[in-house]
Amino acid sequence: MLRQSLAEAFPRPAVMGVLNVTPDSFSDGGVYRETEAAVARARTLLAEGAALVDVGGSSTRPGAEPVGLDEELRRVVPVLECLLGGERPPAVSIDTSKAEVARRATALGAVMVNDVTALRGDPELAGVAADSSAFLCLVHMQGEPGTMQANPRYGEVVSEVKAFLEQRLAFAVASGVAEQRIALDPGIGFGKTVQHNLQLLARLGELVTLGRPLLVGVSRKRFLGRLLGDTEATQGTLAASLAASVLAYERGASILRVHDVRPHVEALATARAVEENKAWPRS
Ligand code: HH2
Repeated sequence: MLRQSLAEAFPRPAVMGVLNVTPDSFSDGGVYRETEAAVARARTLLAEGAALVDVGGSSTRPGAEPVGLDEELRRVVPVLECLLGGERPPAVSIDTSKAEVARRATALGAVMVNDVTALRGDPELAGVAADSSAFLCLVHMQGEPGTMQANPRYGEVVSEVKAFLEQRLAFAVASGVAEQRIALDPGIGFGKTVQHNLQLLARLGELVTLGRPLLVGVSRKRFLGRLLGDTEATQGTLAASLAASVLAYERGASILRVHDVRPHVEALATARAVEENKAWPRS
């Protein structure tokens, strides 16, 4: 897989299943039980059609507290060892901004480093990504998770996000990461109002011209609940997530990061079937 380009490894539309190994997801039991539950969840996501599973041990939700290196390693390493230790390991991405976590994960066989800081956090992460030959996802974020939703401001959000991604792509390539291994992500919900998120989704096609596969995560994000008039609705946004993911795909997204894999796989398969018939000659 690692010799392939990202586009070859994950033909669009690919679904990335979310596996959060964080205390709010797996609060009961000891480390072993948490690991067992996390691995079982990952296997379910893969069985439902996820092309890869994104394992994260540090929440990046708005207002989230940073997690120390030891704690993040304690959360994710046993899960990765268990998932990737078998004969036919699945495609696993590590959602981290810490070089040491990425180093350990890629050494265990993770095929992607998903960095919401786009290599602006840990100065050693670019080198780890370059040495590992894993894929790399660069995400746009204004501010830090703790405060990013306080007062997001842009002159013009789409062109600013595009310029940022172009600049981070150039930085990653200059740091030794092969361009064909890089995905770009507009960072829905990362320092953005409802309107900013909607504008980015509506005009996602403008980011396709950057020439890299786009990864988009709208699933269960708070703006969907706000849009539906319920600021607390985070579990009740499946239909909204499906609509937003399908529209993102239709505008050029390659990988959709989702919590509810099966319905997204089905919705995206339908959208792809429609897309494939777009150019069919009329008789
Ligand atoms: N969103 C979250 C986390 N990681 N990575 C990428 N590339 N794109 C995203 O949109 C993205 C991401 C936040 O969502 P969630 O997994 O629901 O929350 P948490 O950060 O608590 O894991």
